[in-house]
Amino acid sequence: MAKKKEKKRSWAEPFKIKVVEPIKMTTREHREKAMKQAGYNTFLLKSEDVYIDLLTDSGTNAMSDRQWAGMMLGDEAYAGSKNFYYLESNVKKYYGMPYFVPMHQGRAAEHIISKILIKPGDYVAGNMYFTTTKLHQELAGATFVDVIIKEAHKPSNTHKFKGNIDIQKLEDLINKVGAKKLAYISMAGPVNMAGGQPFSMENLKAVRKLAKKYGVKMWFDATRVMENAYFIKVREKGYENKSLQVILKEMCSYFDGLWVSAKKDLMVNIGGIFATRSKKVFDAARNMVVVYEGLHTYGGLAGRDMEAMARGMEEMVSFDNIKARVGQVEYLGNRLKEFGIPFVKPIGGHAIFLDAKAFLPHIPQDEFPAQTLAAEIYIDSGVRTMERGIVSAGRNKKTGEHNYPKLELVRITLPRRVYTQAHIDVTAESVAEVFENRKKIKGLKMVYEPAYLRFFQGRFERLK
Ligand code: P70
Repeated sequence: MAKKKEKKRSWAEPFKIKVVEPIKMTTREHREKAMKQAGYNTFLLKSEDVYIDLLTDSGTNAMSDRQWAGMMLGDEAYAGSKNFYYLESNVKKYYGMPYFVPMHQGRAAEHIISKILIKPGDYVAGNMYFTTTKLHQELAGATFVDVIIKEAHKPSNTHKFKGNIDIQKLEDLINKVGAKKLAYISMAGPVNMAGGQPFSMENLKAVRKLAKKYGVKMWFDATRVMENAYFIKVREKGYENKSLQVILKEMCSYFDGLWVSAKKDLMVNIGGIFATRSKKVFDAARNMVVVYEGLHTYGGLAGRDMEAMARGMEEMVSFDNIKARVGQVEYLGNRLKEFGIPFVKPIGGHAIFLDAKAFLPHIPQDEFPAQTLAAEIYIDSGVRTMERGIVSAGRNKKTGEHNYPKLELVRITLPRRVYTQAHIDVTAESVAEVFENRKKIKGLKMVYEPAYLRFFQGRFERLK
């Protein structure tokens, strides 16, 4: 008997829209002016001048009705807010960490953990760097060493787990500097700067084994961990029948502690998590938080923020939710593929990363191809994206020269539950339009460079 042909059925987001925020399209002339005034830096644009804002998925997500309802239940007591205790119990439940300190956002936790664990002259090994993470590690006196697998640096390489650590590279580093000098292994999943690429559970277990052998601590940047958990479920053998909640708990079980920018997975506008299984580190962090953030039961947050975080955590483990999120990123990637546009493969969890070196091969890296491309996309359509290349990579601490990263990317980031498929179509068509006219595009020169995290406030002018 002939096999029945399977019908392909579409799927849709597991939510509907209840509140809307108007956005407006501007003229090209207006955007040309706005971009020039913003020094060709999309971080310096006024949000009012943006049509579709794909700068980041950080703090820009749509909260659910349940989260908004929770905002009215904020217990704004200075000490011992009930929202804190609810959040603390959820941190235990979902991340499996017994000790928790709230922080206002991710980099606050990065600052505090770096100060606690790093002594000047130490090293930190990581699976590629993240801008704020690395800066705090360096400010505490460490040298950061990238031990990600080499495939991660190649945009067209389709390795399923490009966020993996190269175990040999890590062991070589331990042997070279000595285990005592390695403050900790800093592992992020998925890896933002590599294109939202996940690590596998198998790799994580191998890193744990090595860390145990040498007595090295492991800390986890779990900012977008749900996307990594999703990729483990759909790509790694043995995990297909496990729930995301179980995968998340297993991932966290291999670490000594973690931090989270809650502005991503937890779908809130502000918030951060610092959590650990070490009582000693917890005591130190709980004491430092009162110096830098606020009392240890609010850490720079309002009670209502902590309530929204606790509720967001319950929503983030939903398979349908994360499938819709990653599915939307995939949809954008597939549209761009139709136009032949070069971007990082495989398609990552939170964003599409355009390969600016391949997009604008006539612009040398020190004329900032990714910065240029982000500006051109904005001018074309009012779609705001972000540079993730030489500007983000900063300068070499010793020589003062630019760091020249292999990846010169523009990130088109999708906030959670915010935009529709039509917004994604408009975005893809705008990138295609810029691609068609790419040969006419000229690079930029930097005219103002701040000391730290220069990509946020740096200013540029167009080269003639
Ligand atoms: C983004 C945001 C924040 C972030 C992150 C990872 C993997 C820590 C943090 C810090 C915001 C951002 C930050 C620096 C440069 C550009 C944009 N990422 N770890 O858009 O958390 O922002 O809460 O302090 O992605 O990727 P926080």
